[in-house]
Amino acid sequence: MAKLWLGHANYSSWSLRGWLLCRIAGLQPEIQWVRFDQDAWRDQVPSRGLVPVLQTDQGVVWDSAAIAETLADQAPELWPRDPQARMHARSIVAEMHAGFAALRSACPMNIRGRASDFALSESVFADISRVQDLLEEALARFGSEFLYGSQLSAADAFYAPVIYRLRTYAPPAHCELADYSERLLAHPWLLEWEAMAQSDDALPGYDQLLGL
Ligand SMILES: N[C@@H](CCC(=O)N[C@@H](CS)C(=O)NCC(=O)O)C(=O)O
Repeated sequence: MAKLWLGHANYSSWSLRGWLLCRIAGLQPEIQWVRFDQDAWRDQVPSRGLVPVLQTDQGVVWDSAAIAETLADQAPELWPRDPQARMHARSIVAEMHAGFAALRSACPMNIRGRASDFALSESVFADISRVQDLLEEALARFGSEFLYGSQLSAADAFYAPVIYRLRTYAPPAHCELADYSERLLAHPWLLEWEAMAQSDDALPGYDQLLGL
């Protein structure tokens, strides 16, 4: 049986991406949770590195981008079928995988946390504005319920943690994205993840940022 190594449901954005990619690809691996506050947790992970890590009958693959490509070998529906939509989806996924450092470091994912009057720097605003532009373009050109159609794709998986961040840190509202965010977070798989996040153990260092 396939196994997936993940960090904390409430805090680990890359874990959420890996888990959601598996769900979209129709794979239900056994989940092995690791705790970032335990010494030597990386020794429990077959790659000895960061999570997510996926082990299948074929071998071990780590890093969300590599996991997405590996899953897509068997489940091409992870990417939109239309070539232009697929190019766009791959571009925004690559941009998320490689970029948005300001947003990521200032506003770590904390699904059950809510910030009030959280001070966002100009570079964080610039990242948020870029995310909004990319998602609105995807929705306008290719989307319906989700970014590239009526089913979730790899792009929705890569942007889901950012949608949670926008809910937690509450930058000024951007109406066009509100409906998409609501639909995405109400999807049964995101509700399943959110339930795991709600019952996840607290990591005090992560919560401090929100004054919790
Ligand atoms: N580029 C990697 C990033 C993975 C990553 O940063 N994982 C975080 C979890 S959100 C991690 O393992 N953090 C533990 C640590 O930094 O000690 C990917 O796409 O999977």
